[in-house]
Amino acid sequence: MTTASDYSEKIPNNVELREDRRLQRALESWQPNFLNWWESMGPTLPTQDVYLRTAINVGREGWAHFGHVAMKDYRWGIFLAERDPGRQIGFGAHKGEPAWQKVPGEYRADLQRLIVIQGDTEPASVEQQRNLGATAPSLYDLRNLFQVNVEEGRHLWAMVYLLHAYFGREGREEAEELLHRNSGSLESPRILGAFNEETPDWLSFYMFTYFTDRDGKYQLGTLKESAFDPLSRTCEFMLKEEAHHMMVGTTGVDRVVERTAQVMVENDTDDVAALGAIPLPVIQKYLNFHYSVSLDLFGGETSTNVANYFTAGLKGRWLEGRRQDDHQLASDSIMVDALDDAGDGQPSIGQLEVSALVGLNTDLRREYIADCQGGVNRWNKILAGAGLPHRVKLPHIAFNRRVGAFAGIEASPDGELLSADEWAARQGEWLPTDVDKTYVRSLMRPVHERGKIAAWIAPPRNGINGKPFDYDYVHLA
Ligand code: BYC
Repeated sequence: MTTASDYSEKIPNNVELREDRRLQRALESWQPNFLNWWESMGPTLPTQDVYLRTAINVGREGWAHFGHVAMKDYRWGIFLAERDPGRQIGFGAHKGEPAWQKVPGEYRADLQRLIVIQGDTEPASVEQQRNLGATAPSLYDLRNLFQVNVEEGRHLWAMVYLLHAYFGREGREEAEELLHRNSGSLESPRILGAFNEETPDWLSFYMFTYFTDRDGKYQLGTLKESAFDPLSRTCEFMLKEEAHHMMVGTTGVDRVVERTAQVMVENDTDDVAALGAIPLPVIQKYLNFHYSVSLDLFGGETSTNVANYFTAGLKGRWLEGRRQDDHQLASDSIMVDALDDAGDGQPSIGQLEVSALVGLNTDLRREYIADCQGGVNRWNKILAGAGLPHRVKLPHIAFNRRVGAFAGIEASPDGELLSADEWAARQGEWLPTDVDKTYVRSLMRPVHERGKIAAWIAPPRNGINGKPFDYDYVHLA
């Protein structure tokens, strides 16, 4: 069962840390390293305090506390969702057995790998976003950026707790490494591709929080099903925080599209660059980029890794409990996207039937794609509502892929196969060019004044926690 959170401790937690002195000491010795990392790799804009939500407990009675806090004093803590003592494993070879409270020796390496990959993404995103504060379009947006950043920091704590508590010396070493790899570093980059890309402007930030944080939602959703109960409980609570990040991305892109549509209509032109808004084709290119690099985060279309994870009970499917099958999948199959070679040396994009187990990355990616389409529908509704015939869309699954079946080919957003030369000549039509990025960056001037907003984005419909848009969300230093 979950105990009451202990907030008086150096490390706020609901895992009875004080009962395990060794673990407490180990985490307390990691804490200054985390704070050093936050100081040197976290947000660069100096602030006095920020109106932040801090997790203080996980129960239904309300787990979030809002207030102005100095970011360096943010209470990063360890919070697991409440334990269900009767929880059983829901899938794989151990289906029906009690969930594990300890790591079984035979799955130790695989579980550690999954936790390290998950943990690596959290600080990576803070690093990617560290300079955005200097160009925030409003104090409301600035506050949301910092909220996302501190919660990614807390998610790192969540994974580090598991590494320290359940994986011994190796786990402690991995926890150190999580602070040593850096986004975009040539010597020791972050593990997954998308987390080494830049987030240099706010359109990228909204696209990242829409598309890449959404990968986080789906991956956490599968880890929440895990037979390893502490991982499951950690992910369940992380998903609650993740919902705010989704909101920032969804409404962020909404507001950019809304403002662009407004300027297009008011001036009866598509060429809004001269008018200080972001042209729709540029928005589409940013969407193409962030969507395609996020598709890569699901791994290959077929993967023996994922088959093994599922069979072992380490990583389930999205909403595993609602699936109407035997949850073991030993004799099922699935059609996955694939490159066909008809024997004439000319590949084409098609489908291939494989065992359901090795196709599980495809299964998850499809859930994700359907969810992403929801955002596109919203943005198109905004365009339609403004009376415009223009629409945005998700590019083809083979477009701009660097992982999986399509890593070796190039395809247009419509799924037409291209030679390397055609791709080189045309990619600037579909992905942000230096000119596009320079234009977007030229709009990124800070609006740090209460109640004011940059001209390239519409104000939000609602503030945070019932506060108005013109609330003093951030006090700058
Ligand atoms: N970049 O067997 P395959 C989040 C590697 S985001 C580079 O198909 P598998 C967040 C792969 O490791 C969610 N390498 O892959 C969002 C493998 O290497 P090995 C993060 C890649 O294992 C925003 C090889 O290629 N959580 O939380 O089936 C802000 C063959 O791949 C990539 C997780 O991802 C890539 N994109 O699936 C903050 C959950 N993709 O074994 C946070 C944990 C694959 O040959 N991770 N490779 O050395 C996993 O579940 C799986 O490891 C993956 C890959 C889904 C990532």
